[in-house]
Amino acid sequence: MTKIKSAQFVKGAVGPDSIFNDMRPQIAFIGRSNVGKSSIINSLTGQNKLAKISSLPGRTREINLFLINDSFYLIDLPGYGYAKLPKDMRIEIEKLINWYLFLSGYEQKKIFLIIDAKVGPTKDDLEILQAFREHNKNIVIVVNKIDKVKSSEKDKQIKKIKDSIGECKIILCSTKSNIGIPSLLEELMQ
Ligand SMILES: Nc1nc2c(ncn2[C@@H]2O[C@H](COP(=O)(O)OP(=O)(O)OP(=O)(O)O)[C@@H](O)[C@H]2O)c(=O)[nH]1
Ligand SMILES: [Mg+2]
Repeated sequence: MTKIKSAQFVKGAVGPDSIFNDMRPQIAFIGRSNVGKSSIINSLTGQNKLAKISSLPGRTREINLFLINDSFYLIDLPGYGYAKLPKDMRIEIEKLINWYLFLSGYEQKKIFLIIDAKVGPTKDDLEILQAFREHNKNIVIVVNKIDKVKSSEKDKQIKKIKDSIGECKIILCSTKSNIGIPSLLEELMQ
């Protein structure tokens, strides 16, 4: 397995940009606001401050591109479904995500859909998953914040998540307890 030797923030895009036409593959991270997308990117790259993390949802508003090993782009997308964000801002974010993933024509080599272990897949999560299936996207589900599920409830909760998601590759993860990062890394570097 190749390791991450270098990771650099390249730019935050808010629409069509020549950077997306670079031949190097794009690997995207998507999920609800506050689910831990930026934290996962930092854990994977071993750089605490690469992607901005916040306890306030809605921190990431742009499509942030990070160049990994000079060979592919890791794409940190803004989170969806944050009800407290002003409506026009929420719509802007949803439009940006929708454009990048489904309308732009840019290809993603792989998409990591992050869901919250304790909350389980939300209506928004299941809707975007359905859209990925319809567009034949190569997806991996990451169940993050597994540390928040009591060990006595873990098996039941994982089964519930698997039942609602259906056939799909799933990785259990916690950036806080450092669980699942090697599996994610392997999936990323394949
Ligand atoms: N308990 C727990 N908290 C986590 C975990 N991963 C991330 N967090 C926390 O969740 C909060 C949100 O993390 P971010 O990485 O900023 O989430 P995001 O998905 O990038 O959020 P947006 O940019 O708003 O879409 C922060 O307070 C993190 O410290 C985890 O595995 N377990
Ligand atoms: Mg973020």
